Amino acid sequence: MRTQVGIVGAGPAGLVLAHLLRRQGIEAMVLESRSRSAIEATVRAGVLEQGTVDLLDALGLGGRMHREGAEHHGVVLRFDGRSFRLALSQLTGRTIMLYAQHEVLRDLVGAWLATGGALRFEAEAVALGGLEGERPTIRFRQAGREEELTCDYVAGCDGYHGVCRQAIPTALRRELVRVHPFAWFGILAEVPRLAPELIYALHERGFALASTRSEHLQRLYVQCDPGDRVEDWSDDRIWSELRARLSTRDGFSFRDGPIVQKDVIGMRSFVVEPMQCGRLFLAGDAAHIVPPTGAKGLNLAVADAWVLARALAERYAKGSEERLARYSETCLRRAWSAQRFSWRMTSLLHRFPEHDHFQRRLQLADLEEVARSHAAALSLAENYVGSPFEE
Ligand code: RFL
Ligand code: PHB
Repeated sequence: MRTQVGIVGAGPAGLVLAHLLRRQGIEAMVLESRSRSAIEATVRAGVLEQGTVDLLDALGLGGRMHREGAEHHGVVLRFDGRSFRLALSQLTGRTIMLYAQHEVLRDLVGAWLATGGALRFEAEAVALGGLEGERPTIRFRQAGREEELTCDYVAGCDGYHGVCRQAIPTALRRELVRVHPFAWFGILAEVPRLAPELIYALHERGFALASTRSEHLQRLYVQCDPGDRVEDWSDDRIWSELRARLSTRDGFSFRDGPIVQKDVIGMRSFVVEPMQCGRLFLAGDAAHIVPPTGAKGLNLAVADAWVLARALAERYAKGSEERLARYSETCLRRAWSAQRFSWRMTSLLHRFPEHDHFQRRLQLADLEEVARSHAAALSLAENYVGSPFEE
């Protein structure tokens, strides 16, 4: 079995890359360890940067997103019982789109298969070979059988727990990690929108976030202990924490209702350097993880795919490997910028177990500066909406 670019992983990075390559006339095959129904049902990200939206539009895949998603022009920061609206579009001229990651995946998979794209589900990559030569291979297991895909290049888009990163010899890679002393408890609730825009709240009891999936389905998070299990959080406890943490001095209120999903989400910051080795290129969560507070992970994955597709297009059209050689350097610039911003949003909005009253007052002063200073608000807004996908 042979293709030009072998892609491991049908997440946002792998599928966007596959579509971008095809637009350049480059053949790709995607191997995905899970089933189609599993990837199309896993609840993850919700915020798309305008750069991601524009790219999906350019691929002709934005139709349902514009019909069913919601464009937002601002987000609310809530602290000390007050609300400050970060006016994203007024400050930056850019907006964000609320559209669930699994809906993006449904659109990407549907269009890829409908046009004859090669994609194997329940096909798990187990080993990469020949990365330093001209014909690297991906060994994968499907339905109990092992097969081999030979390609010109391998794109490791297999997420944080994938195998591709491990194919870079340990002497040649550096992994930089921070594990945060808290987690998020996430729910999906069948209730009306709590507010017209997302609310990021800091409260004495910890962080809370009110996001949305539709008029009738809301995605809500509260900071929790990393050791917490789903069973530790009854519906009553969840609603009462949300009420406390989202409360305002002027009596913000909302309706509760059925909770249809609960999960605990660990918080990690991680980068591998470099993101390439021989003919292997890592993209997305395989190369970097950010805490979800900045809503950057999916957008970074798409940005990597864009950079890689452009470099491969240049290689196939002109024979030049110049852009490919700079792939890691190009992506790491954006990844570290997102890493810094996600760190800032996380530090600004969470309760840290080790903080004393002094540090909590500093945190509030920092938030107050965002509310008072145009420059501080602009900096936060620019980072939140993200920059266009350019070098
Ligand atoms: P993915 O999505 O993890 O996809 C990797 C795919 O590879 C498959 N795989 C393999 N396939 C074949 N062989 C193997 N050996 C394989 N090993 C793994 C996996 O089954 C999977 O299908 O990585 P990708 O494409 O890099 O995309 C990254 C994003 O999924 C991730 O960064 C975001 O979900 C992060 N994130 C958010 N990002 C945003 O931009 N905006 C948000 O609002 C946002 N909110 C979030 C988030 C992540 C969250 N969680 C659950 C961590 C909210 C949450 C709660
Ligand atoms: C979500 O809607 O799931 C979401 C929104 C904003 C974030 C993280 C997750 O920062």
